[in-house]
Amino acid sequence: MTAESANSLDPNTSALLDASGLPQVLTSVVGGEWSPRGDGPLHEVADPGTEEVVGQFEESSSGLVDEAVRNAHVAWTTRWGWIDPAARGRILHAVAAGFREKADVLARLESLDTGKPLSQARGDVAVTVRYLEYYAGLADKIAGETIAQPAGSFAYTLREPYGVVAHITPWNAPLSQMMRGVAPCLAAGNTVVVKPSELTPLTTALAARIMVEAGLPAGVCNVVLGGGAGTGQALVSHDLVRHITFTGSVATGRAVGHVAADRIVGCNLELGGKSPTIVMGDADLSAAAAAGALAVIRNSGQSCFATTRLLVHRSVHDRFVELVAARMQGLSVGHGLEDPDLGPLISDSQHARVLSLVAGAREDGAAVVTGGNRPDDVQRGHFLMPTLLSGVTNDMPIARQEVFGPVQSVLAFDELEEAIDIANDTEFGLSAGIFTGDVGIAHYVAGRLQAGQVQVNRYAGAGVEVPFGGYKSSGLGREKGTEAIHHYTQLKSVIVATAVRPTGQEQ
Ligand code: TXE
Repeated sequence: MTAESANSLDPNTSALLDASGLPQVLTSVVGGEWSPRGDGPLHEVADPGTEEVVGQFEESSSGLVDEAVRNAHVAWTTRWGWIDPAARGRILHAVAAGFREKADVLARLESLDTGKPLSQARGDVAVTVRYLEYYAGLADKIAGETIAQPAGSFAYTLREPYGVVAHITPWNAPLSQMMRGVAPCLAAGNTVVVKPSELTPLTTALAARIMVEAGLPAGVCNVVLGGGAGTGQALVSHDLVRHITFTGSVATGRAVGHVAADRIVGCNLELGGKSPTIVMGDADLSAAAAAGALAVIRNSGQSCFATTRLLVHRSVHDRFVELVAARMQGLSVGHGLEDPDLGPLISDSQHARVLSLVAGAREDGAAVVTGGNRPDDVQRGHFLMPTLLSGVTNDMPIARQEVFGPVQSVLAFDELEEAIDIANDTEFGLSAGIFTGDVGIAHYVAGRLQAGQVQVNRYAGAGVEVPFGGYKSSGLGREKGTEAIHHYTQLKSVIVATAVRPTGQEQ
């Protein structure tokens, strides 16, 4: 933060930034330390709730990206990749404790940086800690298998780390998305270089310092700062980066995937969704309506996982729309640190994009049941009222594109097979849901939906233990659970010649 901006800030914001221990101008964290200021370009960090500049960061040069990757490589080859896995687990437990100690400042900083309501930011910090605890416990349980062979040989497999893994993260949940990838990576013996979104760098950089203070060896987790085209591209293209984890848009995921293909390194891509939920005529409508409203509440709808197409049986359609609208109309909108139900969108361009998709839906014939506008009494900040659209059909852009805003769409159907076809008629396949009183229908539909995760009679984030990732354009690979360990290790087969006893002398 600069001295000038510090003077003009709200005293609470200034006090929070002072308490955080962040440097005046944020720099990268390389080899465990804040990098000294260089002559790289400075970028502003804005509070999406006030549009006020709350800080500045220095973009990492390609030389600094190189230094970060080399630090990670040395940390991997000299120590982290080869220490006793139980020791790795103990260090990750200590890091989890470090985050728990700093939970309050991390949550407030995350709320300031992303605009999300404070209680949601606290939830994200709790999930961040859970990732660390869960994978700390798995560090010494990573195992290969033995494979039957003809007499005279014996074979087994080892799961080995890749080395340096690059993590590119977006702005909607910087801390928890960082740790979703970093915790399993470290547990498996890899080291990392993380590049957070240029819109929300604060908590990621602080996290890297907390990890070192809690006992993570220097160089194991490094953070570089900057935009995608410069810093991001330099990172994923670096020769010593042996695996890439990317969370963001389909277009950028495709570009990162091209780099991975050219370099022949693996990549995990988590690229968003347009998740359907089918609401049958016999469903618990109140539970289904609560789930439909939650999609706009969580992160103001800026969540890849959110269900954003509610496919509702015509027999209960009107009642269902009333229930969702009533829930949305009771929601409070405000600055994240005041802990309303809904905070602002991340940026002016995201706000404009969402408004234009809503305007397009109106022109296409959808009805705006509630919302669709800025709150009347708010002059600054990227706020939008929770919005419900009915009369949406699956060919409209609002039903096909990821909106990433507090906008929910209702589509009517008559027959179950029609609902399944609509649900699957999308380029995405991250998640899907069904509400029904019939357990047989629930399992049938779960099998038919083309999505990496299906929720039955609920629609909310699952625990860190449950694998997550997309079918179709929603991505490649799986995060979370023990499955993530498979994506952060490479398999080696070892075949050994053994002594063969002459026939008849076996014991
Ligand atoms: O994403 P980008 P944006 C979706 C959502 C949103 C849209 C655009 O629909 O409206 O994407 O958001 C880095 N090499 N999601 O523009 O561009 C970039 O700096 C390496 C879904 O913010 O994908 C940032 O750190 N890195 C999503 C990250 O990629 C590059 C979450 C994401 O930016 C790069 C966010 C490059 N060439 C948005 N170009 C989800 N899946 O949850 C950019 N980056």
